[in-house]
Amino acid sequence: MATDKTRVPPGQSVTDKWPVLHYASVPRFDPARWNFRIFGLVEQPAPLTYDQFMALPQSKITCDIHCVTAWSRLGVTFEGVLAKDVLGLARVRPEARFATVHAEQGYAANLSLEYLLADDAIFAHKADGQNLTPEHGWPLRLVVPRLYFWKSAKWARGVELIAEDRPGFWEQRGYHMKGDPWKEERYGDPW
Ligand SMILES: Nc1nc2c(c(=O)[nH]1)N[C@H]1C(S)=C(S)[C@@H](COP(=O)(O)O)O[C@H]1N2
Ligand SMILES: [Mo]
Repeated sequence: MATDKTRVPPGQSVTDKWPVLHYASVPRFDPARWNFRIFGLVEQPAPLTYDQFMALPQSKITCDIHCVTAWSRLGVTFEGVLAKDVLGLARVRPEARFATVHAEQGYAANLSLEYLLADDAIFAHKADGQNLTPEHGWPLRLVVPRLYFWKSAKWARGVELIAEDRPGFWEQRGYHMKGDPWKEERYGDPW
């Protein structure tokens, strides 16, 4: 099938593979200890157990993923809980404008709430009908299709709602605070 070029952001090449990219090692998953925290600027901080998280209403989205290292993979279907449904449980306060998504081993990514509350941002446990592999973020990863893939934290463990944007793991190391692939927001201003 020919690639629809209008789906590929500038400077990206399409691959049929799904590369594995991350800092540090693949964390071990212990369902008895795992929890998911929604905290910061919320009316009601909501810590969820694994069973509680998995019992939330399930959704599916199909999207393209764009890594800042220039590969794109088109048409992946993710299944899980929409981020807006997760955040709805804690009732986000009006002052919150950004979020830091926290993951295992200190990884974090910041993004504007506009992207996290959109209809296409999902905390996923399945990709293309199969459970995510540990390398791709099992038991739970964020997928934010409209931002470069480093914002899509694997092994996600919580969301912190904040008023002012604060750099996450890669953003502290020079990646862009926003990361829109259509604008090629790959790297931020030099410090
Ligand atoms: N927890 C965590 N999530 C992460 C990363 C990481 O280092 N740790 N790397 C990010 C980067 S840079 C990319 S490109 C994607 C890669 O996801 P994949 O390995 O499923 O392709 O995960 C993102 N999420
Ligand atoms: Mo990346």
